[in-house]
Amino acid sequence: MKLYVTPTSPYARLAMIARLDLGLEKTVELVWTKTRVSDDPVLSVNPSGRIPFLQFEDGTGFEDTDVIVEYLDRLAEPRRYARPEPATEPAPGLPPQLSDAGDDAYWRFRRLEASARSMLDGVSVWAREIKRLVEEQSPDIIAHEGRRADRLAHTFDDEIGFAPLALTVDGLNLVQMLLFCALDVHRRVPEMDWRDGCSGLSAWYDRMLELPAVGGSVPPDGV
Ligand SMILES: N[C@@H](CCC(=O)N[C@@H](CS)C(=O)NCC(=O)O)C(=O)O
Repeated sequence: MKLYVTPTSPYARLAMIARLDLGLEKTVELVWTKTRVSDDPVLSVNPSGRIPFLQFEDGTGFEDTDVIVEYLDRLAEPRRYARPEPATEPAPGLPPQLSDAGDDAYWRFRRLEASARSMLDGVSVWAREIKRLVEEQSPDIIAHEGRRADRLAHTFDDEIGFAPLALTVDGLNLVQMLLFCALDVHRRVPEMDWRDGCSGLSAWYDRMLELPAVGGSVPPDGV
């Protein structure tokens, strides 16, 4: 099976972290490619032109980190990245529609997963924008994404010691991988100074980098 990636895509990095973390480096071969170029090589395998793309022996496959990570996780049974199950019982004394989902482990996980993906989507727009010619860049888009990233970094900084963000011996989860890949975009966007005022998040990022699957998935130069 082949995983199409580029060295700069944070989504590709996420799939590469999962591949290493799940011990699938022999089963899943990395194919370094390019996107958004004339004669785009990705178009011959994926009509959307997006990576990461996981391709099977028969030539079919699928895109999207969420789907790819779930597939890899199921391949490497026992599953490591399964989300918690939602509580089936409503809070005592409240009908289900009025019970507060905020403390439920499943909804807390989903809330942080959505916010981390939202940050990743936003900083990807930012990184794409500053790759354009300076005279074609939109200062409004750059400022908007900068403010979004800043707000989200502070939100995560407030929650970094609690599940599901806290790093434990139980291993990685999807929220942590999404957040790390969003923060890591700062390597390509120098103005993205999320460490400022976020010491807990900053220490968390550094600890993530020390994990073999995370540190070991930094794309090599020149691919
Ligand atoms: N929702 C997708 C997003 C993937 C994505 O946007 N990939 C970008 C690279 S960062 C891409 O392939 N862009 C090529 C293009 O837009 O043609 C995921 O989670 O995998």
